[in-house]
Amino acid sequence: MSLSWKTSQRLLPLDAACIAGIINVTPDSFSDGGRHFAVEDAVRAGRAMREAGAALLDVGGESTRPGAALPDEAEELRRVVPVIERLVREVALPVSVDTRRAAVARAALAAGAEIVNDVSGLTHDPAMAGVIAEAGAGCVLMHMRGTPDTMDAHAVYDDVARDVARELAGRLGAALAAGIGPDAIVLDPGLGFAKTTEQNLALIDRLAAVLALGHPVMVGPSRKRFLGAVTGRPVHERDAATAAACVAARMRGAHLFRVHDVAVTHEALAVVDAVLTATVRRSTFDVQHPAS
Ligand code: PMM
Repeated sequence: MSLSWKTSQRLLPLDAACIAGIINVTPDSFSDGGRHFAVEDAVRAGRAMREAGAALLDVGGESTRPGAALPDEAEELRRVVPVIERLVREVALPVSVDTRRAAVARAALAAGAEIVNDVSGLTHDPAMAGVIAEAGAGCVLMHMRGTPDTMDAHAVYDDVARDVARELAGRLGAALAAGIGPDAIVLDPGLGFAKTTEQNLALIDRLAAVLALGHPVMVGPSRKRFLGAVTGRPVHERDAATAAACVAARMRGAHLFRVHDVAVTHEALAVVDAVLTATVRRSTFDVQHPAS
């Protein structure tokens, strides 16, 4: 059966691994250091990501690195709206907006975005769920505890996979109750948000707990601190580690991968999908040609 994600503008196929290229339009984002701050740079990055195999572009104007403060709303709007307008016009890929604010989501959707990626799982702004429901937009519900400036103090779980799935189930219930369509919702365990290194690794390994909620799953391990802890690499040398984390998550059933370096992860996931497809082909062959 073929799987897809309903956005306000299309059904996005999810049978093959789907990569969301990250376009952070912030002067202080931890991993690209403000390189995409200019609109021209963002458009150039979007085109390159499309060439490299991205199926989606995720545009954010707020740094959510641990300890980061929220920019004011006018500043966030000023960062993301012109970039989204240009990407929609000039790069033929669906665009999501990474924001916790309903007013930013509304303006981004009006500018042509079709998905809202809310790292607060609709808890930051009470108007957010209504904006998404009304637009019929796709919605990423990510797990987090606290806020980016307090989350590190909340990384205490009985059983991280079970607890994250239970808390995401609560956010899912709220989204459905607000009128967001079930086929528009993607869940994300929120790697790096209120989780220790061991908890992030356990969540990838035990993604089945989140998949059991019955929605496609996105993961965003890209260049995060837990990959630095495993490899000893600084932030700009974590793209191989990111690809490896995406491979592990794909083997455990994840559908969407939010990454900075699209090319390396796309190549790695193409191999995983080729292996998984070969497994399907072989089992079909085995059924048609049983060993005598
Ligand atoms: N991580 C960051 C920001 N937005 N959105 C989703 N859905 N999942 C994530 O893991 C996620 C996110 C933080 O990373 P960045 O500052 O490099 O964008």
